[in-house]
Order: sequence, then C-alpha cells, then structure tokens
Amino acid sequence: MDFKFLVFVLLLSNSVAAFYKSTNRSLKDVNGGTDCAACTIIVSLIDQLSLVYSESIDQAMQRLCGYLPDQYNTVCKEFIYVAGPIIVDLLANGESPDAVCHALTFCTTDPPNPPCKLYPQPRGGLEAGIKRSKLRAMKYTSNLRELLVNSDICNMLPGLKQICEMIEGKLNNHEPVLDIDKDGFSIIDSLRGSSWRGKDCDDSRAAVHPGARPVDWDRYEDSNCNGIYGVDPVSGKPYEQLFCGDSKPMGVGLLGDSAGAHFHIPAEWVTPTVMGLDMFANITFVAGNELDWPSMSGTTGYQNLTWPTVHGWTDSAYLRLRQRNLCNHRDYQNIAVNGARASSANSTLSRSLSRNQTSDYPMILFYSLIGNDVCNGHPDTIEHMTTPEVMKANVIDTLAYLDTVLPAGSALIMTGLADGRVLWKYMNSRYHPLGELRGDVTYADLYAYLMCLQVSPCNGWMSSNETLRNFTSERAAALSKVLQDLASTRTYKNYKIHYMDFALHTVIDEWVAQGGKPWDLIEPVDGFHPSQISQALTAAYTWTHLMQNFPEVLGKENPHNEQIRQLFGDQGGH
Ligand SMILES: *[C@@H]1O[C@H](CO)[C@@H](O)[C@H](O)[C@H]1NC(C)=O
Ligand SMILES: *[C@@H]1O[C@H](CO)[C@@H](O)[C@H](O)[C@H]1NC(C)=O
Ligand SMILES: *[C@@H]1O[C@H](CO)[C@@H](O)[C@H](O)[C@H]1NC(C)=O
Ligand SMILES: *[C@@H]1O[C@H](CO)[C@@H](O)[C@H](O)[C@H]1NC(C)=O
Ligand SMILES: *[C@@H]1O[C@H](CO)[C@@H](O)[C@H](O)[C@H]1NC(C)=O
Ligand SMILES: *[C@@H]1O[C@H](CO)[C@@H](O)[C@H](O)[C@H]1NC(C)=O
Ligand SMILES: *[C@@H]1O[C@H](CO)[C@@H](O)[C@H](O)[C@H]1NC(C)=O
Ligand SMILES: [Ca+2]
Ligand SMILES: [Ca+2]
Ligand SMILES: [Ca+2]
Repeated sequence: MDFKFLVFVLLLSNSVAAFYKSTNRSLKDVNGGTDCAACTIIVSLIDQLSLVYSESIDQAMQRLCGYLPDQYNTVCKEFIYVAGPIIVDLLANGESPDAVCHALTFCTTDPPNPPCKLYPQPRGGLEAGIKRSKLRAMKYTSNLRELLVNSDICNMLPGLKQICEMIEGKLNNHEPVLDIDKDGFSIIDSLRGSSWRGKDCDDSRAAVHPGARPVDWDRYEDSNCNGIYGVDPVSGKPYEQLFCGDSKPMGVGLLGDSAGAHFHIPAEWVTPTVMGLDMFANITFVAGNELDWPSMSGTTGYQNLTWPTVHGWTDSAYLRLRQRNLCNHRDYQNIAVNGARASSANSTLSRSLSRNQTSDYPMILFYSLIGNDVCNGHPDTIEHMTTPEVMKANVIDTLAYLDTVLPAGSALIMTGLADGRVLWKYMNSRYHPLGELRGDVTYADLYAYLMCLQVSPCNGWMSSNETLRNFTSERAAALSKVLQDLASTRTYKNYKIHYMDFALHTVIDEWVAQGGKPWDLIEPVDGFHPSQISQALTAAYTWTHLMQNFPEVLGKENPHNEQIRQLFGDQGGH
C-alpha cells in the first residue's frame, strides 16, 4: 500500500510531481522525494495532534483518519494497521518524524546526497536517530517496504485514476474531461470544467458555447450562454441585439502557471490546532481541480467561496469586464497549468484555447508565466533555467500561433516574471504551520528541506544563498525583457500586444500602506504562491493599469446593464 493514502498527500505529492512532468524536467526521487515529504508531514501531524488533544499516538492516528471522508477513511485505517505500531513505538521513544519515515522506508539517504530533515533532531542528530529507529522497526513486519510502497494509490481508490491522469495532463491536453459536444466547455465544474472555462449551456451542440457570436441574435434560444435571449415585445427586436449588439463583447482568457490557476493548499489541512471534522469534505472536488482554485483567481475568478476558511475575497479581470458589460457573462477561459513555462505555453497551453476566429467574439488574452522559467528543484538549478534565446523562440512561435486562433480585434496582455526575492525576505524567519505548535520549523527550514529532497518548486528563490537569489532575479528580468521587446516590436493581424511588469512589489507596498502584512500575500503552506488577497489586489492593480495605458481594449460601459439585470437576473449564474 502506498503511503499516499491520504488524499491531500496524494495531491501534495502529485502536484509537485506534475510541476516536473508537465515541464519535462526529469523527476528523480532523491532521498524518497515527495513520498518522504508526505510521510514526514503525516507523522508530524499525528505527533502534534496527540499533543494538542493530550491523547496517545494511537488515538491521534484514529483521529486523523476520522477527519477524512469515508472512502479514504478505510484505506487510512488499513495503513494504520500496518504502520501504526512502528509510528507509535518510535514517536513514544522521542524519535523525530524524519527518523520515523526513514524507518518506514519512505525516506532514504541516497549517496552522495546528505539525509534530509525537516524537524530538529534529538539525541545525536538525524543519522543516529535513523539508526535507532531502523533497529526498533525490525521488531515489526519484515515485508514493510513491499506492503507500503508497491501499490499505486491512483489505481486503488474509485474515481481517483481519472483525477491522477488529469493532474498529470494525460487526458485531453488540459481540456474538460466531460465535454460531450467537444466545444471545450463543460456542464460540470471540476476536471477542467466550469471552474476553468464558462459553463456550457448546451452540451449536445458545439456551436452553442460561451463567447460565440449569437446566431440570429438569439431570438429563440441562448447560443452564447450569457443568459440573454428572446424578443422584446415592444420593439419586436431580439434582446441580444438591443442590449449587446453595439456593446463589443469580449472574453477573457489566460495562458498561465500555478499562480494564474491559483494553486492553494488550505493551511487548515496542515495545522493540527485547527484541523477538524469535515475539513476534507470536498477533497475530491479539490483534487479534480488539481489543488487550484481558478474560480477565485485574479484573472478568471467569478465567486467568493467560503470553504475551507478563505482568507480574502475574489476580484478578477473577468469580473471587471463582466461588470462593465453583462453581455460578457461566462466568457472566460483559464488555461493555466501548475509548472507551466514558456515552452509548455507554446506547445500545449496555447493549443488548448477554444476560440473560433470566425464564429466567436474577440478576447483579451493574458499571457502570464511568472516564475517556472527560472524555477526548478534541480541541484544545478541555473542550468535548468530558460535562456533568453529559448524564451524568445518559444514566445515568437506562441504569438504566431495565436494569430491563427484569436478573432480579429483581440488583445494580448503579457506580464513579466515576478521578482521572487520577496519570498525569502518576508518568510524565512517566520514559522511554517507545521512548526507553529512547538516553534520548530521556519520557512528557511522548509525551503532547505524541499531543496534537499530535490522537490522544491524553486531552488533559485527559496534559498538562503543571496547570490543565487539575485542571479535568479536577474535571469527573470532578462526573460521579462524578451517579452517586453517582442511586445514593442511585433505586430499581428488579429490582435494588439501590451506588456506590463508583474507588479508584485507595488501590490505589496499598497497592502502594507493599508496596514496589511507582506506575508498575507504569500501562500502559508507552500511559502511560494500568491495568496487569495494577492490574487485580488493584483487583479485590481492590473485593471487600473489597463484603464490608464490600454483603455481601448476594455470597451465601453454597456448602458443596457441595468435592463439586462432586470430582465435576466443572474443570467443563469456560473
Ligand atoms: C524531455 O527531455 C528529454 C531529455 O532532455 C528529451 O530527450 C525529450 O525529447 C523531452 N521530451 C519532450 C516531450 O519534450
Ligand atoms: C466577493 O466579495 C467581495 C468583498 O466582500 C466583493 O467586493 C465582491 O464583489 C464579491 N465577488 C463576487 C464574485 O461575489
Ligand atoms: C463543500 O462545498 C460546498 C459547495 O460546493 C459548500 O457548501 C460546503 O461548505 C463545502 N464543505 C466544506 C467542508 O468545505
Ligand atoms: C512551439 O510549438 C509548436 C507546436 O507544438 C512546435 O512545432 C514548435 O517547434 C515550438 N517552438 C519551439 C521554439 O519549441
Ligand atoms: C469555426 O466556425 C465555423 C462556423 O461555425 C466553422 O465552419 C469552422 O469549421 C470553425 N473553425 C474551426 C477552426 O473550428
Ligand atoms: C543582491 O542584490 C541586492 C539588490 O540589488 C544588493 O543590494 C545585494 O548586495 C546583492 N547581494 C549579493 C550577495 O550579490
Ligand atoms: C551561492 O550561489 C552561487 C550561485 O549559484 C554559487 O556560486 C555559490 O557557490 C553559492 N554559495 C554557497 C555558499 O553555496
Ligand atoms: Ca461542451
Ligand atoms: Ca456546447
Ligand atoms: Ca445570448
């Protein structure tokens, strides 16, 4: 049985793995890699839960399984049956979660790599702890490794296989899994459905989808899913023509990475003091969305979710454009993938955009890949960063391709890469949720641990080495310059290009000026991605910037919005 029995751990592992797979970076499981990290997190949670609730390790394990939905609970209990006695024995003897996971064989020490540790080590350091733990573990079953490592969670649990393949991008090139008419739009939310691309209002006809130019002004039915159709009895004219005809409808799209998809692991999932019953209730939905929350993202977000605890609100380019012209309802496409960089944007993401040059409305497409071209988990991280030459070749090919799919009158907004030095600057000395209870794990510790296991999302910035952090930012700036130069020199038939910096610093400064803390803008669990608040503030900043510098693409306020609201209510919702 695979240790990845806890689904959120499956996700932790798989999303990191997907980072690498989707960008064709070879993922070797050095020192146990993501399995080791997952094991260590779980054993640590068990340990901390027993402290929080003053109960035995055994009871804490039962408690953790009890938090999971039924379908996972059984697997959890089976796991405890096999590995539980060892965990209980070793933790009770004061060994660290790192040593326990070495004894359970999820963590290894593969020379020449040093052993990796997340927690402080008792009595003689990690190597002594591993030795003691392995000795004690020998008392228990001898075929532990077989039992634990050989099977694959993806094939074990009903419904998970599809999600795993989805996460690995095997299915449909990041297109919706359920899409009967194959128009790129779905009637379900997760699995690349309406969380990502406007909901299909007729999944049996491909011509009917968000963003379509209405057929016969939607006299009889809604052919573009914006909820507007029928004929005005007074004038005898179709509403779509009356209200939208002169309004220049525009969709919003995104070719992006995990920041654009809004990667987010709820802190509650790894904070023993607040974990609780039902917290994992919607985990299948979350898994089906690849741990991303596009419906609350700064580009295509359209709803305020209140579960699990959401720290922040939703604001987005789509919401602003929709508010400006309600005819744009449901016309969004979030084509962002964890780990994507310029090469995948060219070869995969751009090809997955659903837009027909003749039968769809134009769109504002954001090209926003803010880090993966300089971010990877390789020990020789610099070797694996995109060079300006490769960047240029990929972007030129992407731009040429887009000219063959974007309808005339579209716009492309390219953002530069972030300057990730803010991560170390604001996070390094703070406690990570896994280390809050005892004050024993800081972000500096977490970054070093992920780097040691070679699963860090970004060695270049999540590093104590200032020279390396500076180098990474210099390379990022050089890549941004490539984008900026292309934006100012290239012209295309069907769209205009506009470049803007990814203004993380400005957004942080504004937030701090309002009395906020810089770390509110960074995801607490991974210590890497922009948080919910950051998504919303970036959306507001971007909108203001476009209003000032590129207003012609945003169109005019639709004077019929109020009439649309009165006649069509929420226009069918999202
Ligand atoms: C992935 O990388 C390997 C080694 O760098 C290369 O040989 C292979 O062609 C790449 N595959 C794809 C699909 O780009
Ligand atoms: C979400 O909540 C914020 C703040 O309360 C509000 O301004 C915004 O309009 C809401 N967004 C949606 C999509 O309801
Ligand atoms: C699960 O999702 C539903 C709506 O999709 C929401 O109402 C509910 O609060 C969520 N539950 C939890 C525990 O997050
Ligand atoms: C961009 O993608 C296309 C389609 O996959 C491919 O033919 C082309 O070689 C790619 N460009 C670069 C620079 O890799
Ligand atoms: C675009 O739509 C038109 C009209 O519906 C159709 O004839 C054409 O095949 C479509 N083009 C593509 C590339 O799908
Ligand atoms: C890194 O860059 C900052 C800002 O440019 C500079 O002040 C600092 O001296 C640099 N540090 C190193 C080690 O190069
Ligand atoms: C810091 O990073 C630079 C650039 O990669 C490297 O040359 C140097 O050896 C590193 N310093 C340490 C102390 O690891
Ligand atoms: Ca469809
Ligand atoms: Ca359809
Ligand atoms: Ca319509």
